[in-house]
Amino acid sequence: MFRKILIANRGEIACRVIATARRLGVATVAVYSDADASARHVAMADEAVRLGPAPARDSYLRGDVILAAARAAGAQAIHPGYGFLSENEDFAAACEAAGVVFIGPPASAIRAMGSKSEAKALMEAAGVPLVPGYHGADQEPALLAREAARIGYPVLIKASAGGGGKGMRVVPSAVEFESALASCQREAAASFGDARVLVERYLTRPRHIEIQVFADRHGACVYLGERDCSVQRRHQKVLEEAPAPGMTPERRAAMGEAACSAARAVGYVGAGTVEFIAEPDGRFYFMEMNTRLQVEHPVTEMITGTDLVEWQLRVAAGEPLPLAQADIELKGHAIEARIYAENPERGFLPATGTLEHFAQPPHVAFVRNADGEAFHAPAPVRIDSGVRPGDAINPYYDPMIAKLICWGEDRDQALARMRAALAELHIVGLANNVDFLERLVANPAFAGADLDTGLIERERERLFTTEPAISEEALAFGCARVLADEAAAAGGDPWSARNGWRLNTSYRRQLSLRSPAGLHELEIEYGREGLTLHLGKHALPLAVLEAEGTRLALRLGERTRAADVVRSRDELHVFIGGRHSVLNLVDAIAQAAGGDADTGQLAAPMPGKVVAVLVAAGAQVAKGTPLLVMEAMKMEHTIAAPADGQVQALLYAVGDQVAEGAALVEFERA
Ligand code: MV4
Repeated sequence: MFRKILIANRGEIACRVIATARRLGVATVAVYSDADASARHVAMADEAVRLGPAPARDSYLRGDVILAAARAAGAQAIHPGYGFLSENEDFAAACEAAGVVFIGPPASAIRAMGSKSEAKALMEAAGVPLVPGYHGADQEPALLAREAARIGYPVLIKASAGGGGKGMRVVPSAVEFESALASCQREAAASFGDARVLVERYLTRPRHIEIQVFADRHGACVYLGERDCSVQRRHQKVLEEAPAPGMTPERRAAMGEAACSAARAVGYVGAGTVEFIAEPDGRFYFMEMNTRLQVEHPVTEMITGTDLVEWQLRVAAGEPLPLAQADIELKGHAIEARIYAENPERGFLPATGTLEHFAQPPHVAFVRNADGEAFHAPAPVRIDSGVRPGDAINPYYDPMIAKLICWGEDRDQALARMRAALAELHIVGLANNVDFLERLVANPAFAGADLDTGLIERERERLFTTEPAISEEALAFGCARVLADEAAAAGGDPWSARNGWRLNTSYRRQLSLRSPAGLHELEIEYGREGLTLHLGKHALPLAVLEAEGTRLALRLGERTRAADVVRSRDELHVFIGGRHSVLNLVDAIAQAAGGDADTGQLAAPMPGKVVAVLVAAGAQVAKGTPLLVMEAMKMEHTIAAPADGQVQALLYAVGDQVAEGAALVEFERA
C-alpha cells in the first residue's frame, strides 16, 4: 500500500478520498487554488500545496504543476477524482512516465474509450449490444437515408465526435431526413470540427442504467451491480439509485458481463462505469464508458458494502480485487440526491454565496462508517460534502454543496428516509436545489419508480410551480423569530420581558412580512394572558414553548408545532416539516423613519441600542441623509432624514438603550 498519495482534486471527492486514505493509514497531500486556500479538503489533508490562481486552467488542470507537487512531496500515487484531469490520457501518461502511479486506468484505456465511435466499434467486437443503427465511415447522404429507412423511424442522428447530448437530432419521418442530416453535419463540423454522424433507432422513453465495474492488474474484473441515473436535467444527473427499479438478476448478470467484456476489451484497470441506455422492456444498449470513479459511486457502496476508494488504492498499489464476483452481494436500496448551489426558479443558474447556515440530518460522512464496519450495517443516511457551514461557494468550479445518500431495506424505505433527510437539510445564504429535490422525491412518477430520462421535463408543471401560499404557521413562526431575537438582543429572558406590555392595557404592534404571495400585515397583541397574533380577522393565541438556536416550539391556539427559523439579514427562513418558506421582514425602521409629520419626531420603531449619531443638532440636511444608527435584532438600522430640513435636537447618545416608540430626533421639515 502507498505511504503517501496526492489528491489532484477539490470539494467532496477530495475529502472523500482523504477520508479513506486516512482510514488505511495512507498520508495525504492536498492541492488547492487561491479560491480554495481555506477549503475543507485542505484542512483534512496531512499536507497541502498551492497550485495557482482560482481558474481551473491555472490550477486543477495544471497537470505539470500537480505532478511536480507529487514528486516534491514524495507521493507515490495521484488520485485524480472526477472531472478535471481524471479522464485526461496525457496526464495519465505523464504520471506513468514520471513513475508516479495514476490511480485509474492506463492511458491507453482512456484513449480507447475517449472516442465514441471507436468505443462502439470495440464494443461491437466484444459482443456488447449497441443501439440498432449505422455508424460506418461512408457518410454519403443517400446511403445514410437508406440506413435510416432500414432502422425504422423515428431515428436519431448523432455527431460521432459529440457527446453528453450535444449534436443529437431526432428525425420523426423520412421526409425530414435529408434536411436534418445536412443541418447535423453543419453543426458537427462547426462544434466538433468533424462532420461525421451516426444514425440510430430513437428510443423514446429510455432509462440510463450504468454498471460499476472494477478490474485489477491481474486480469480479474467484476461488476458491482447497476445504478439507475435516469433522473437528469439537461444531461446533468440529479438523483441516482441502486439497484435499478425493475432489474432482474438475469438482466443484471447479462449487463454486468457485457460491461466486463467492455472493460477487458480495452485492458481496463481500476474503477470504471459502463453506461447503457435501456428500453422499457429491458433491452439495453451500450452508450459510453466512463474511465473514472463516478460522482454517484456511494449508492453502489451502500448496497454492496464496499469502499470503492479503498479498492482504487489497493488495486493501484498492485493488490488483487478484494472480492470475487461470487462474493458481491447487493443488499437493500440506496438513493443519492445531489445538493447544488443553483436556483431552480431561475433555470438552475449556478448560485454563489456563503453557507450562512447548513443544518444536516444525523448522518455518517464519506464512507458507511469510519471503522469500515461489516457491510450489512450501512448507516441509513450518509452525507459527502466538501464544504462546512460558513464556507463560500465560488463561481470557479462545479457548484455542488454535498451529496445526500439514503439507504433502506427496500426502495420505499430509502425514499422515506430521503424525504425525511431532505426535510432536515437546511441551507441559508445562497440559492440551492433542496426544495426542488423535496418536490422531486415526492413526485408520484419518481416515488412510483416510473423512471425515464424525460421525467423532469414531463413533470415540470408539478416540479416548478412553487405554491406561493404562505401558511399561517409559517407567518407565526416568522413573528416568533423576530420577537425571540428582539428579546435576546434586549438581554432579557425571551419570554418574561413583555417589552410591549403596559399595565392594565393591551398593546398592539405591527409587523409586516413579505412573501411571494404578497405583503402580510400582522399585529401582535401583548395582553395580560400573553400574546395574540392577529392575522387579518383571525386572532391566534401564541406562546413560545422553546427558543433554542434556530429551533422554535410554539403553541398556536390549541396546536403545538416546532420549526427551525433561520434569520439571514432581512430574510426569515422557516423550515416546518419539509416545507421551506422565505419571508422578508419589511423594515419597520424604513417605514417608521417616514417620521411623524405633526410632531416632527423620528421615533424608534422597535427596542434597540443607539450605536452611532451621524449629525449635530442644528444641521441642515437633505432627504435621506443618515442621522442616527440603532442596533435591533442583531441588525443595524439607519434613521434617515424623511425630507429636506433641519435637525432640531438629538435626544439620545451612542450606547443608549431606547424603547420602542421613543422619540430619537426632533426634526423640522424645510
Ligand atoms: C439516445 C437517446 C435515445 N435514443 N440514443 C444522451 C447523451 C448520451 N448519453 C446519449 N443520450 C441519448 N441517446 C438513442 N438511440 C436518448 C439519449 C438521452 C439520454 C440518455 C441517457 C441519459 C439521459 C439522456 C437525456 C436525453 C437524451
